[in-house]
Amino acid sequence: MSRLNDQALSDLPADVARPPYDRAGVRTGVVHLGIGAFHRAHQAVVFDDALASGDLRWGVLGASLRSPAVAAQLNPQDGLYTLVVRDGVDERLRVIGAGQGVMVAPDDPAALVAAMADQNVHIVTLTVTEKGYRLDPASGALQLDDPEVAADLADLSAPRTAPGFIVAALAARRSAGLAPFTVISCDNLPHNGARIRQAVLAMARRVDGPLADWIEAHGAFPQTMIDRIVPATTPEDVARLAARLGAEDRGMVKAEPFTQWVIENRFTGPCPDFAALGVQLTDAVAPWEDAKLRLLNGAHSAIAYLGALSGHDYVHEALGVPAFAAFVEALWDEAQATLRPPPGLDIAAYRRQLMARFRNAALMHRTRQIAMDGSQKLPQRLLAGAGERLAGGQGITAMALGIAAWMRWQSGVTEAGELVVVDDPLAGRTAELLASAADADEARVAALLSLTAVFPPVLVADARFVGAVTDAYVSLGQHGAVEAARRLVETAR
Ligand code: CS2
Repeated sequence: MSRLNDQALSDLPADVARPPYDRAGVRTGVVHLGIGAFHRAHQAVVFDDALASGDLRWGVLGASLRSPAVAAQLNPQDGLYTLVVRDGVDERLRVIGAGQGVMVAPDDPAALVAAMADQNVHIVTLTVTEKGYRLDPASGALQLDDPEVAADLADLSAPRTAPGFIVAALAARRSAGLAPFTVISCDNLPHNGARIRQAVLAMARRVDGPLADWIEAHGAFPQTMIDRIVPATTPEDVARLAARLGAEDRGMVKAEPFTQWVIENRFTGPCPDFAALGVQLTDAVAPWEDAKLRLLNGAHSAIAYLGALSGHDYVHEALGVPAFAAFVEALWDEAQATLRPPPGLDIAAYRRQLMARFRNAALMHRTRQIAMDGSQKLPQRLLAGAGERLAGGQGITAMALGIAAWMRWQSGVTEAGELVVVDDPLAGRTAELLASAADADEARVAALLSLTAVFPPVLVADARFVGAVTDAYVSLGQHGAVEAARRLVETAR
């Protein structure tokens, strides 16, 4: 079967939406770093909408900072791919045409820097995951001991890290007399704009003081809240789509219908008419961010560990277990009390909607996918809220169960005894800590709490925190995840 590409567009079934604009006239106005499924199902769709509105400045050049996999999927397809939106039995297909090809950064780092320094490029978006910022998750300081950060600091002619590429490209723009581009972080980090700014400035300051001053004065790093559930594509998804399209699309992505993008109104240079494209522009992103990170992502992570430990492969499956569904509500009760809801957000309605989104069985969202990189996710999803509750004299039993479930997952074995790979940049470290701890639950918990990159000292010094997490850890070991959740909810009533 032939691949999806420009030529194949006219032969697609009539119910497949396709780019309504002349692709040949599209310019590249955006460079995206870390082109994974999330970008293709979220930001790229907004830029595609901009193109469809007749503003042809917003084609997206994608870049992979490591793997050549996405380039191999998209480049033979003229950058085209299908967005498959699934809800229950309903499935809508749309071919996205915003993609202007994918560069594999390590193959030719200078070419990517040059592309980012092009005068038509006004926006650099990034989804490089929490660990891609090269900042210590707890303190937020640039990881100077990271070998790739050190390499970038020594020589920026061939960058390796996301901050390194941004610094090198901004330096090139400054030399060429161009304005900086707006850097839009689209990762699930609190104050994501401030974080990437911090990483960029910390690096720039070390290599070129005047450049750092220029970025500080003229750069723009808006905060964002981004939301759409985008499970990893499986070979079955690709096969099923090929049967529908009559062409093979190896770059397809699947997502839920819901999508939301809130961006701080702070840009340097032109941008699409975001407001007309359904993007919310605001001066205060933080309340949106906190609500999303603590309610959606907090519950996602907790349910991922509890579910994966107890053999529930998919989120919707785990939420079919009454004890887990009730646990999520208890967790939300705790988290909700820490939030200042943004204007216009009805938290009760938001919670109902989230539960329905989690139960979307057509998505097949794997708990193990969400379990990945927990050390980078825990601080903003569960620990920050726990710290605020304790400071206000409130309990944290539900949050503690989520944290303890992460700790159990670090052992790399499920309740049924299945060995699993702990996919986390700190997996080696947590394995070491667990191996050297005495064979008692208290000792294991204490060993993991010594990870200062994850657990802030003020929490570790708080006996209420240590007690709640240890109790939850013991309960998980004694009863298993489902029963531990059931007992928790019963006691809370
Ligand atoms: C998930 C997120 O994998 C994860 O950690 O919690 O990717 C989640 O699906 C998105 O943030 C939803 O917007």
